[in-house]
Amino acid sequence: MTLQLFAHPFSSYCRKALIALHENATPFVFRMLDPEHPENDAEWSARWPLRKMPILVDGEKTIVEVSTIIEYLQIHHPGPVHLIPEDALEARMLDRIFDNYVMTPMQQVVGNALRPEDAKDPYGVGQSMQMLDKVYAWLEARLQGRKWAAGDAFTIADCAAAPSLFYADWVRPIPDGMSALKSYRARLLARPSVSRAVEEARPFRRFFPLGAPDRD
Ligand SMILES: N[C@@H](CCC(=O)N[C@@H](CS)C(=O)NCC(=O)O)C(=O)O
Repeated sequence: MTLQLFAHPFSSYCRKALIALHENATPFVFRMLDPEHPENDAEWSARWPLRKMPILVDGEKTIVEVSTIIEYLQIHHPGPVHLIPEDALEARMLDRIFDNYVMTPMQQVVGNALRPEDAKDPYGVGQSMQMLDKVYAWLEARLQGRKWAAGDAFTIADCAAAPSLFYADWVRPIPDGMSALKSYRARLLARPSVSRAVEEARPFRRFFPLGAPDRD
């Protein structure tokens, strides 16, 4: 049974899953979640009432939460790239850090831009910006001398880092002085699985609510 990913290419968590699939050239059917495909929307809602994307469907099984999707792929549809390395603690820890402290504040700032004028949350945006500043500084120190987040091998942590840092840098540019973090982001963008996912999403850039910068 062919795997199915219910997703939208411009979504940051969907990109994390796409990078994992592209890394191992795993065959799958892309089930687009947009107004032109109401049948996909209906199946997504039935399978995951929380309506968070993406979800992976493998026959009768529905797998939600991208980190778990990546674990599932490695167990049930493995390829040459082991995104969960044998000694996976550091990769798993960094995966959590990118999701919780880069992706979440970045999404809060983007989400605020989509709120009605009378429901904006400037205090929350300020807190998210502070979180991004703190995590950038931590990552800058952590990434010294490293090729990928958890060492020499590309792992689940890099799948999380690529979309979170991609959009976070649009929302809160990484300071020029943070050369390790800036060059790590550039290295991620040059990785074929990542650049493929970025290109797949390029047609949707005009929908970025804060105005997509003319780069990347
Ligand atoms: N923790 C979830 C997060 C998924 C998530 O928040 N996806 C976003 C798109 S990037 C979404 O579905 N947003 C729609 C909404 O919150 O209504 C995961 O790792 O899969």
